[in-house]
Formats: sequence, C-alpha cells, structure tokens
Amino acid sequence: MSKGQRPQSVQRADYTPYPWRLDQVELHVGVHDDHTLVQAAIDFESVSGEPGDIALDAVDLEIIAIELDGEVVAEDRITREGERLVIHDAPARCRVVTKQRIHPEANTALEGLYGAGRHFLTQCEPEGFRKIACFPDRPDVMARYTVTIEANRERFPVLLSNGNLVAEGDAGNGRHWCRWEDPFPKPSYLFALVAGDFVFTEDHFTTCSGREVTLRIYVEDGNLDRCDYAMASLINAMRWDEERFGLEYDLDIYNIVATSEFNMGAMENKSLNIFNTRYVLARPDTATDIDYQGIEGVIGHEYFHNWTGNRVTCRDWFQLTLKEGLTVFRDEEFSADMQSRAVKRIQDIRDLRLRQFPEDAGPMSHPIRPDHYVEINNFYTATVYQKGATVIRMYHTLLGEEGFQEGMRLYFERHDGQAVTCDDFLAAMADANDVDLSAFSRWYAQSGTPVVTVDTTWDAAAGTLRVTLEQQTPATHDQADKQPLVIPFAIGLLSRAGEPLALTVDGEAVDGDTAVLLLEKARQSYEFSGLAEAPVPSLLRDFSAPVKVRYDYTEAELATLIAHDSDHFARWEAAQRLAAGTILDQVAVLAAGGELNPPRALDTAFAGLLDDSDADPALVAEALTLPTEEGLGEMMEGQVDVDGIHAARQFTRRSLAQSLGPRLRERYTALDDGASYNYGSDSIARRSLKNVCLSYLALTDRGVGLVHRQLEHCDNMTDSLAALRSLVIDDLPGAPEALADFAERWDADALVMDKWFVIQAIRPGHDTVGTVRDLMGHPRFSLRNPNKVRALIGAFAMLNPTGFHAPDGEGYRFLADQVIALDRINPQVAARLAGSFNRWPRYDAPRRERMKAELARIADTDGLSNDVYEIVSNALD
Ligand code: B3K
Ligand code: ZN
Repeated sequence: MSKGQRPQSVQRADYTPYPWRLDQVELHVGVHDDHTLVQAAIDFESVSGEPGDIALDAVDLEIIAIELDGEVVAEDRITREGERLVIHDAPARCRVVTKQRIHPEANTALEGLYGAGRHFLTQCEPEGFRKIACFPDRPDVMARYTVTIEANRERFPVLLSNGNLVAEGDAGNGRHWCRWEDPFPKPSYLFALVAGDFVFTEDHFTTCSGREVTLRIYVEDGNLDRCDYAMASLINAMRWDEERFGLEYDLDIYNIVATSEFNMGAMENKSLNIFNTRYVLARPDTATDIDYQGIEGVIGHEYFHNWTGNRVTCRDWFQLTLKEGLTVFRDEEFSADMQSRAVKRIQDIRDLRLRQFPEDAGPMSHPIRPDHYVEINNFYTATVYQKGATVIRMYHTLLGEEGFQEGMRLYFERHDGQAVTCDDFLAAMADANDVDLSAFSRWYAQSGTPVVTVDTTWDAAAGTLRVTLEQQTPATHDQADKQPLVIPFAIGLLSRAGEPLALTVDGEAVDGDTAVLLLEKARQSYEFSGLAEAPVPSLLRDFSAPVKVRYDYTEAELATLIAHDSDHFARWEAAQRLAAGTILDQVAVLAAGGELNPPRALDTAFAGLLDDSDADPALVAEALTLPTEEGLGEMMEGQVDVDGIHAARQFTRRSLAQSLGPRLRERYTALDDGASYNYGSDSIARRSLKNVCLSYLALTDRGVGLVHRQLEHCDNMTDSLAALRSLVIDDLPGAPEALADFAERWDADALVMDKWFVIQAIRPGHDTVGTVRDLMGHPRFSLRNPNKVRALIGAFAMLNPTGFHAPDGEGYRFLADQVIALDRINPQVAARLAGSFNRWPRYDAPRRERMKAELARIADTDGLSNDVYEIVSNALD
C-alpha cells in the first residue's frame, strides 16, 4: 500500500452467502526449483440455478490460463481488480480450470505455499489459499479435494496432502508424483501440501469403534529422538476426546510435519497438521517442563480442531472464536485432566490476565466476535482465543458437565459438515438444556474487562453476611456504551481460622463449599445466613468469569486465604494480591522519596507456604512467584512507573531472599534429591518449587554457588535454564562465561538457541537494547525466522519493561526499525511486534511522545502492509 491509500475494513454485518456450490476440486501442483505451476479444476453449481458471475480471490498469482468448460475464457469476460477476479456470465453448472505460476521459493511471508529451508509447505488459514490458486477463498465454501503433487524425487522425496494417498508414480526426468484424496468436504483454509525431505516416526491408534489409524510425525533427519512426547500426547488426545467428548477420529491416517519456519504454533489442516518444531521436538536435555506442557497442549489443540473447526467450521472469519475459543477450552481441559488441574488453571488465568486484559484496555480492544477488521490475521488474538475459551467455560459453569456435553452433542447433530456462527453454538447449548441464553450472548458482542465490585455487610446478631456485587464494564476504544453481562460469580466463605463454611444463600443450602452467584443486573445482593462469625470471603473461585474483582481485603484476610483456601486459584490469587499490594505500596514510597521497609506480611505468608509440606509443591511455587513487572504495570493506577516497579520488585525479592534464606535453602536441598530426570507430575512439581527457591537464593551471598553448582551438575534443560536465567537476569558473577559455554554447547540446536536469545533479551536494564542489537548480528539469528524474531525482538519488547522503555527512547527506536524492516519480509510477524506500542497512553509524557513518534514513523513508511497499518493506525487513533 502506498502512503495516503487507506485499506478498506471488512464488516461483519456485510456477510452474504456465496452464490455457488462447489463439489470437486482437482489440484495439480508441479514443484520446480524456481517456480511452481498450479492447475485448479473446480466444479461450480449455481445456488439459484441461474447463470451468473463467478468471483474468485487471487493474490500474487501469475495467471497463465482460465478455461470454462474446456474453452479458454475471452479477456473481456474476465475482470481482475486488486485481489478479486470475476468470470462473467458463467453457466449454472460449469467447470473452471485455472493455471497459474507462483514463487514459493521467494515467499518470505510464510503464508500460502512457501519455502522453508529445503522444503516447501503451506499455511492457508485464514486467506493463504488465494496465493496458491484462484479460488473462492472463504470458510463457508467447502469442496472435496484431489491433489496431485509432482516434484524432483531426490530433493522432495516426501509429497503429502490431506486425506488418503490414492496413487503414486514416476514422472520421468528424476521426478515423481503422489495423488491424495480427502473424502471430507473442507474449506480452502484447511488445505495443506508438503514437499520435502523428511524422516518420520510412526505409531498407531485404534479408535473406540475399531478404526486403525496410522500416526506419523515427519521431522528433519537427526530429530527422530525428540518426537516421543509429541506422539504420546497425540495418542492421549485421541483417547481423551473419545472419553470426555465422545468424539472419534474419522480417517485412517493422521500426519504431523514439523518445520522451524512457521508464523505461529501449529495448524490443524485436515489430517495433515503442520507444526512449529517448538511444539513437537523435545528431549529432557533440550526442552523444559514448560516446553513439554506446550507440546501436549498444542498437539491436543490441533487434534481437537478435527471436530471443533474442521467437521464444524466457521461461516466467516468474524466467527473465529467459534472454533478457537471452544478448542482452547478443550485443550485446557485436556491438559488439566492429564496434569495438575490446579496448576494448569493458574497458568491459563495468569496468561489471560497478562495478555488479554491489556489488549482489551488498549487500541485493539474487540469483542470475542469482532465486528470489523482490516486484516484478519491481526484478530488471532488473546481475546478471540483465551477470553473466548473463558466464555465457553462459563457455559460449562452454568450448565454443568452433563448439560454442556448435551449441548455439544446437539451442536454436532445439527451442524456436522457445515460452516456456522457463534449464534448457532449458543442456540445448541440453550436448546439442549431448555434454557434461555439470550442475555449470555452479550459476551460475544461486548468488549472490555468488566469490574465487579464486592461489598459485604456483616450482621452479627442475625449471623448473616450480605454480599453485594456491582458490575461495570469500562468504555473501550471500540465501544462506549456497555450493558450488564451474565456473570457466574463463584464464592466461598472461610472461618477466621481458615475452615471452609457450609453455605446457605438466600435461604437455600448449597452443595459443597462454593456457591455460584448469578449476577445478571448492574447490581445484586445475596444473603449468606447461619454464620457464627464474620467470615473471610473467597472470591471469584476458579476464576469463574473473565472479570476484575474489587474488594478491600485486609492483610489478615489475605493471610487466611493464602494459608487455607481450598480453591487453588483463590489461594494463589490471595498471594498475588498481597505481593502486588506490597510492591505497589513500595513504588509509591519510592516515588515520594521515602525509605523502603521489609515486606513483613508477605514474609510471614511466604514462610507459611514454604513450611506447608502437605501442599502441592507446584502450587507453592506458583504462589511464591511474584507478579511480573508487566503485570504490576497493568495493575498500577495512573501512569506506569517502569523503573519504580523494577526497583520495588527487586527490593522485595531481596528482602524475601534474606529473611526466608534458611527455609528456602532447606526446601531447595530437600527437593534437589539428585534423582535423575523424569517427566511426571510429581517431578515437574518438585523442579518448579526447587527453581523458584533457587531464584530467591541467587540473591543471597551463598546462593550464587548453588546456582553454578546446579548449572554444572543438572541433567535436564529445566534446571539448566533456571540456573542460567538467574545468573543473567540478576547479573551474577560468571554470567557471561555461562552464556558463552551454553552457546558453544548448543550452537547447532535452533530451539535451544532461541532460549539463549530470550534470556539475554529480557535482562533488565536500560542498556539491554545494545545487547539485543548486537545479537541480531549473531550467525544463528535471522529476521526471516519467526522463532528467532520472537525470541530476541519479541521477548525484548514484551517481557523487558526497563529495557524496552529505556528513558532515552532507544528501545522504541530499535523496535520501530525492526517493524519497518520485517514488514517487507513477513507482515504478520511485524504486526505482532508493532503491537508492543499499544499501551503508550499508560506512560509518562516523555515516553508517550517518543512512542507516538515511532508509531508515526512506521505509519509514514511507504509500502506498509495492511497488517502493520491496522495496528499502528489504531494505536495512533
Ligand atoms: N488455526 C491456526 C491459526 C492460524 C493463524 C493464522 N494467522 C492455529 C490454531 O489456532 O490452532
Ligand atoms: Zn486453534
């Protein structure tokens, strides 16, 4: 786009059905070193039965020929405008054949058919297919595909597409061909093709009805010893979906191909998933426990899409959360059932609050079902995914597991094989349970994070606690007026001694120790009766709705919850509240030029957690982890005090490390039992607490030795990275040497080197930008590889507040330079980076002005992509 031109936005309200039905698509793809020839034969049938114009999407295609029923179409029957090609006056039933030349070898945007190392592969969601062939590239147009791929046998021994391999043969001249047929009608975004040089590992799964499925994972040579966990996760996911959702796999083959060049995590193409290596490859010495968890989650996620996304897909891209929110909910539940449910919930909630809450409070705020977009790739967001999953979870909370599963069954019964809307999903849930969910539908339409203010009144004489909930959603960038939402608000009561109390709400006894209050109006009150003393409220248990809670807890109440709450989220939340409150108070003291005092209440609470040998060590680890600097910034009223937050948090860490030193050392030593590595819930939990202890101990005089000892003697990446991270983040003696040793050992391992880049990018300090600039010259860094960009530039901009927001504006200048350079290579990834400027109004005037100037510099760049244009123009608006 040249300066001055403004791209059009697409409106949800403008949806119109496609006037043609497609039956069969036959693709022939001839791969050559310097170009690829694609022939697409498509059968069209007019929905109205009348002749008409056929509109196709076409981007970056060199069109060689267009034929209609075997005849070349005359030039004057075709219009080509921008990304749209129209064949005029086509008969009601016809066959269109297009021939086009494309250049995957030069495609750096990694969308459509592209070269990744020595291989060629595709990414078509959402609108990549139009870069492969002229096609009605929209999710509500479905067809059966037969795909023939022809390529040089030596360079591309593996040729894959969706469905079943039905024929293969020799094509002469050192070339070969394979034909794949997918019996399921699918939208073009689920099309996939791979031509490459891979090896594979194979396993099998027998489905509940006895179908034998061959499972294969294709990787580059040398990586076969790192596929076991991905394969085991796939088998677990297949079994879990049968047991929990009654959903069975529907083909005889399931392929996964791993590539190191991929714009995101993975893609659910029908029976041919393409994955970032990051979510496939793992060995104890190369991958951390978090990496293993990521693999399980993403393998599950893509597999679960086979039903929620592929069998039932989206009518249009505004409905993206229909498949993504639901599938994230399903993968969260899968991981929770496989590992520790409590820890998984805490991690998901922390992630939602760190990423989605700020998004919803900034210039990109949108409902989970957006109303308009310029570039749909910008809407694969935390809002559509994570908040979308929380909305699905609220159905689950309101209807219960049985009611929710009834709703799912009806959804599939009604819509299998269709492209539908979020309204269709809601209707299935409502009808299956015979409930009215019309008010609940506002969650799809309204953006912003609601604030629920809790007020309690204790009546000692009557033994009652009156709880008043008041909801208010602040105006957002995209919507001024907000309506009350249906909020399931889970609450428990504890005695002052920490015992769970039996609950009677408005005269009705509640089963268990948690009541789900239904807040539907702006303000509602509920009466808890039969109480002997003023209780301690445990609020928003299990994070029952994506809201912020305002309630003035006393430190004593928080201490009770931290020590005793049976709801793991609420217990962790109490520790986070106490820690955040303590640190933010200190930020205020520092700003006023005062003296900092040791955090006594936090100290006592943390000591109690460390002494609680009955508690799950993983939960203790989560509770002892202080809120991040970004998280604290979001919580701050008024302007974010970047350096104040860093100083106060560091002071708190140091004080805790000093006062808790002996306890931390005792737990560390007990947990560091010298047992060799194994990947199981107990061991993961032990490692997580051990490494949290180490992160504090590193700040004590004797702790530095422990860090070095762990780095030298450990047998796994979790422990090794925790130690290295402590050395670098806290600038401890020996950090540069440790970094150099690590790089020497792992130089050839792309995924491990990503970790090495991240650690250096997030080292706090105003001068880190210099290190990051230098590292861009490192031989293992490449602006063309999204993993590298995320590891170095992304981590710096998103996870290093003192570095990115350095007062001289160098961090901002650096980021803008990279966004501009990357936009020419890969607009999707560039747009993600540009989003780091979104929170500019939250900072002090000099920083604000500097960020705005950089945004303006980006906006002023000639040839800017729609992706980056949309982000920066919204931010400047
Ligand atoms: N559906 C894909 C995401 C495609 C993103 C395109 N920018 C992965 C997933 O959510 O499973
Ligand atoms: Zn998904």
